Amino acid sequence: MKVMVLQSIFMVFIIIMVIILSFAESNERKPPNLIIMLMDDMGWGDLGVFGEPNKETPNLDRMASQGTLLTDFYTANPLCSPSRAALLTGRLPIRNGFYTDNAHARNAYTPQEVDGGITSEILFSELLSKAGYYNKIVGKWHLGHQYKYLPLQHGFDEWFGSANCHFGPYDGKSTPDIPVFRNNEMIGRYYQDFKINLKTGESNFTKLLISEAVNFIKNASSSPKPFFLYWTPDSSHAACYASRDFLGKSRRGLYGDAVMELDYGVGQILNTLKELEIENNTFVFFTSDNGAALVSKTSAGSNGPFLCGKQTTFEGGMREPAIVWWPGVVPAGQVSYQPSTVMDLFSIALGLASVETPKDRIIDGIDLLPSWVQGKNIDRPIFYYRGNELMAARYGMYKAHFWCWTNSYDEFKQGIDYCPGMDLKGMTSHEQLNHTSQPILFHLGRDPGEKFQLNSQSDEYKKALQSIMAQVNDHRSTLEPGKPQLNMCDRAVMHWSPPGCEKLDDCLKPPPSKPYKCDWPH
Ligand SMILES: *[C@@H]1O[C@H](CO)[C@@H](O)[C@H](O)[C@H]1NC(C)=O
Ligand SMILES: *[C@@H]1O[C@H](CO)[C@@H](O)[C@H](O)[C@H]1NC(C)=O
Ligand SMILES: *[C@@H]1O[C@H](CO)[C@@H](O)[C@H](O)[C@H]1NC(C)=O
Ligand SMILES: *[C@@H]1O[C@H](CO)[C@@H](O)[C@H](O)[C@H]1NC(C)=O
Ligand SMILES: [Ca+2]
Repeated sequence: MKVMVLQSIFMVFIIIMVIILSFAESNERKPPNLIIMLMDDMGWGDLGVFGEPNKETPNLDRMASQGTLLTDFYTANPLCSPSRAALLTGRLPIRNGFYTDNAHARNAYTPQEVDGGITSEILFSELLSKAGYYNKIVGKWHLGHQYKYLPLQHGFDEWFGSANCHFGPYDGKSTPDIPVFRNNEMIGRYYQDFKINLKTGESNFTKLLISEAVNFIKNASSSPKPFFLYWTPDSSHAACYASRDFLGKSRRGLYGDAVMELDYGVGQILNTLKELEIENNTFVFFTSDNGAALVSKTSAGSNGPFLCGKQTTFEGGMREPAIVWWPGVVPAGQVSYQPSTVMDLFSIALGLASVETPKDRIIDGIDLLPSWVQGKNIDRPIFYYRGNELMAARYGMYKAHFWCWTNSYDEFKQGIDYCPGMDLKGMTSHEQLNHTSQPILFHLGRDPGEKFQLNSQSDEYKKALQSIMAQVNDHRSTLEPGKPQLNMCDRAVMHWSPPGCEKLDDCLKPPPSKPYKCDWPH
């Protein structure tokens, strides 16, 4: 009798042990965490590891030495909102609706008065959420600012940051100051509650974004759920800002101070992963949403050897600094030349989470993680859109320009120059030039700065153009442009009284609704 009792106690013990062990094992095998660090208007040439002469990014340089540097990584559009929409939807803005057709080849985004936002798209944050991930965005959203467009309605569990850029201050009469949100509620406004001193460039906002990220990782790491952190600080977007610890530290001025603080933040995030010993189960990616805004001249970032900057479809507008980091999985100190895009992050995220790709729509992203890891490149085209126009396309090392434009003479005469110090005939034009009948071709390996046009009579030109056109025709044959979301504006939709304003006693009276076609000058 005693023996039987002992035996059954022993059996219960064994069963409990098996349950505990299998639990521990399943915990071990939980899908990897995901961190995407997306900078604002930071250029390809801004990192020490990419050759910035002042070498002021030790944390990013270390990240690259511990991970893989991507030389040929592209955004999907040369400005904020469409680029960010492409990242989360895995689709070109012409498909996901983040463009305008009010006029030909115009850059559009989401200022406070825009009526549109992300609508019938599937965001990978939504798919990850369904697959059990815990998601947070820390920083700028830029996919529309009305309630239905905000992150918590699109797969994020938490948000700290703003729907727009930190423009301002405004008078609160013709335009309200831009709110900062926690989750679905405004908790204050830029310049009033979240100060940015435009004279000194001092602000503590990046500090807040760093501690939000670190605290989130600490909290989320103790949960059985994998996490996705989307870290999108905007201090490197004009007007740049940095906290007191970084002001005046850079040899590059305020822009450099902002970059140094962001670099410090990257270091804090990676160190947190190591302290928590979850670095081997966390995929980390660093990039920027578009090229450096050279319009700010000596206050701007750098696009290294590339032509022009933000707003243009030259390499300087769309090629981005990029580092992938995942100790034990992504080799350390490697360089990948694989042509890649922000939209690939959509497909990679689904791959990491073992989520099926939506079948009801065309996805422009590819799960290129194996290619980055193994150093085996696959051929794939890169499309350079500006608004509703395919301006250029790259395939292999060749890039063809079908349309060239920087901005209008009117803007240029006011001193707005997207290619300061760079002037190339037929390329950096202030009229929209249609080169479709004889595209301008460059070899991006021998000529990354797009200075030396291939001779259109040469065999090299003919062969390269043929292979690019095969890709373009293939692309066009499947293209169903999405409904443009950035056509209509209305001052009534601005953030006069977002949810949460009652608690702060900061609800402003909106003007009557008066929809109008937005004006996109460039
Ligand atoms: C930033 O925080 C410091 C320390 O709390 C404070 O002295 C400073 O005034 C803050 N700066 C701004 C611009 O809010
Ligand atoms: C910590 O994470 C859990 C989910 O894993 C969430 O419910 C909770 O609100 C978080 N706590 C803090 C303080 O962020
Ligand atoms: C992570 O992987 C690296 C390289 O494979 C190894 O040296 C390190 O000890 C691992 N860290 C943890 C916490 O397991
Ligand atoms: C651009 O040029 C192509 C080829 O000559 C022509 O078919 C097309 O209509 C032109 N587009 C515009 C908008 O002028
Ligand atoms: Ca940007």
